[in-house]
Amino acid sequence: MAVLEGLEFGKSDFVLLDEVNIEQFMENLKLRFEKARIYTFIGEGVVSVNPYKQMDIYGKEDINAYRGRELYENPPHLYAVADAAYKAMKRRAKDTCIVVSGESGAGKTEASKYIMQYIAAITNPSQRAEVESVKNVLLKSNCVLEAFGNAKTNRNDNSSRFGKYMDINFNFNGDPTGGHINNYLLEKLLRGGSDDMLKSLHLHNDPANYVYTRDGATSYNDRYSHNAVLSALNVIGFSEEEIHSIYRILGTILILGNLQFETDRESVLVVGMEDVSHIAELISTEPNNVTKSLLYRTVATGAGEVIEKGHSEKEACFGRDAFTKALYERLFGWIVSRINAVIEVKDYNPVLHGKNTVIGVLDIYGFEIFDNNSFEQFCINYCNEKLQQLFIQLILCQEQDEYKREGITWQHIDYFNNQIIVDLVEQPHKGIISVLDEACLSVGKVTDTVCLESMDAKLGQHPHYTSRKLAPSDKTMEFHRDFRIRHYAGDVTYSVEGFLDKNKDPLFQDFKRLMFNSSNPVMKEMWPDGQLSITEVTKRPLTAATLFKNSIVALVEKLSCKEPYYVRCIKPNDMKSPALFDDARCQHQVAYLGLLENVRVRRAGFAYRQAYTRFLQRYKMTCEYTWPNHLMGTDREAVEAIVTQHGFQDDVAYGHTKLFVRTPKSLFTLEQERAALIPVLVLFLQKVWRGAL
Ligand code: AOV
Ligand code: MG
Repeated sequence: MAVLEGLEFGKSDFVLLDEVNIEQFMENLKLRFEKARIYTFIGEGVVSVNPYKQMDIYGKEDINAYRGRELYENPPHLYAVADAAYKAMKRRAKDTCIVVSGESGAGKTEASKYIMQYIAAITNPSQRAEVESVKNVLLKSNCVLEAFGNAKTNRNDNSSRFGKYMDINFNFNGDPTGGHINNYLLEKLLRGGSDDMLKSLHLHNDPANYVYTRDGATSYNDRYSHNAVLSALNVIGFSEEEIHSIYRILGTILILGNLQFETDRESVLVVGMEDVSHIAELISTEPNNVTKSLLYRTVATGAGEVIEKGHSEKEACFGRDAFTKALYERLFGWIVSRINAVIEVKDYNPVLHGKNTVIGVLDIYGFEIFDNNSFEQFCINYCNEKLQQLFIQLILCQEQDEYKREGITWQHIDYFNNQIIVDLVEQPHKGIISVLDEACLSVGKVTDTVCLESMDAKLGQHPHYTSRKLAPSDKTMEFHRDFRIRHYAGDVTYSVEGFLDKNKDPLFQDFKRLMFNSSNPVMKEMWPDGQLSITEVTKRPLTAATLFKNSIVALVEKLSCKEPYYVRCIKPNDMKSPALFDDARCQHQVAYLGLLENVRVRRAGFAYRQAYTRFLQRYKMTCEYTWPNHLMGTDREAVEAIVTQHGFQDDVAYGHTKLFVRTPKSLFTLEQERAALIPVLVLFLQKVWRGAL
């Protein structure tokens, strides 16, 4: 309903489609993309198509155009959504959140950055120093997190390998006072391809040359120069010692990546002892300790005895890889926690300072459907089911709340509720995660195939679950390997191969102890669980799936008390081309982002609502009783006059302060009439100015 655009750019809100179907949706999306309109509203949310070129729409004037305006007064933009979230927070003291989703390379991280920049730009007009410094740290933290958490992949040159949720806290003035960051599933990278990561670290390969402090030879991510990262680390407040420790860990990871083992008769040895002493130096311990952790593991026997067991060459390689990944994961987690310590809101006194409110920004991978889907896709897609569930609950709640506030009767229209799929995955004792965990924790050899069999046995009746055994004629699945979930966004076939290994905590306790015993206090701090002896280590450690589930449940809890705004990102093609709209690829994404469902939920009640005063301002020219000024008692009565004159009184409801319109058609009539009148009016006004009238 954005007013400044003509219909030749398509409909600026998908809610206004004549019919909600995929054909109309795609037609509109494509038309807008081709006309360089990369944003389109769905109600208070926005769909974004990655333009793959610099757009001239993020300047200072653009920011000013959106600042404090109503959603439909400007063309669709991230700024409109950011401003809506900010206004809701400031005017109604509501915590809000902006959920940015989409597949790899769709533009989530860029969108989150524009949102943050917008918020930074519109706050603290009086430039108070302490607020400026908070803003600075919040913006700088992005650079550091991207430097360590992003890597070049074949889908995105600057791919975030972690999901990120950032809370920004505001005081009663609406100025930022601090924040908090949560990261999710960085191990996606670490499990997926540590080669990629190591390449992106750009540490010198020659250990004599790794030089973590001397000459600034390191830049982990092409995008960020070493100096930019260093300066960001400094601004955030990392100490010299901490920065050195970061480089030492990066150096360790690099050397570990090249470390080889050999078997000499019965015993396994490390090839190249100088690497071991290098690692020892870097992590501040004795070479002997390093060798021992690499070649042996401590196990508790059933009788409570503790013995040392030598690795096979294969086990040693497995241990080394797990250690490398864990080092990086802990480092990243620790960096996040250090940033959090700096941006944490301190000394906030609600009595003195008023209510502290929050805007959360979530940048997390959307649905993934590959040719071969494994454990990672399973986790990510589960996360998206949870977010969809939250979307349904929140949007419906939000609508209901508004109707209640406005004194309007709630009318319900059907949509698909995906709770049943969420249950399929996470239900205790019955869900897929629980079956997986049981298989991982049971003694004796349980293979992926055996695990699939128990899933079939437990979930065979579930309407959203199937496998080749349950549907033998379906040749798109393999026996003993595949299962399929009917997600809200579409069917995904997962290969169970590797599920069990990926779900187990692969890191031997010996490595944790090695790090905890480091005489470098920063490293010690990263590995508090290394102080546990082998007999104290819990018998049933939490699995990767359960840890992920817990983090997502906590995330949903955080989001669920906030008013949500959505940014749905679409990648137009796989060539990073600004000119190509690949219909099939886009349609696929529209489907798995659940955009049609979103439009349906949005239209479940009234497609459009507007405060009487604003409505009047906009349309008063279309009615003889209201132009140029109405003489009725209230604005509401004047609006009634407009509605009645245009004959759509059955299509609206009158709230306390707003008019609610059910179908978009009515509004179109008004818009068209208005558009037709404007030239006449302009002519009229010009004449007035020229004194001709
Ligand atoms: P992602 O966050 O969604 O992927 P990015 O935000 O990193 O994707 O975007 C990928 C690339 O697309 C960027 O590096 C830009 O080159 C381009 N791009 C995205 N949005 C815009 C925009 N608004 N204007 C101009 N160029 C843009 V991943 O992190 O891989 O899921 O894990
Ligand atoms: Mg990203």
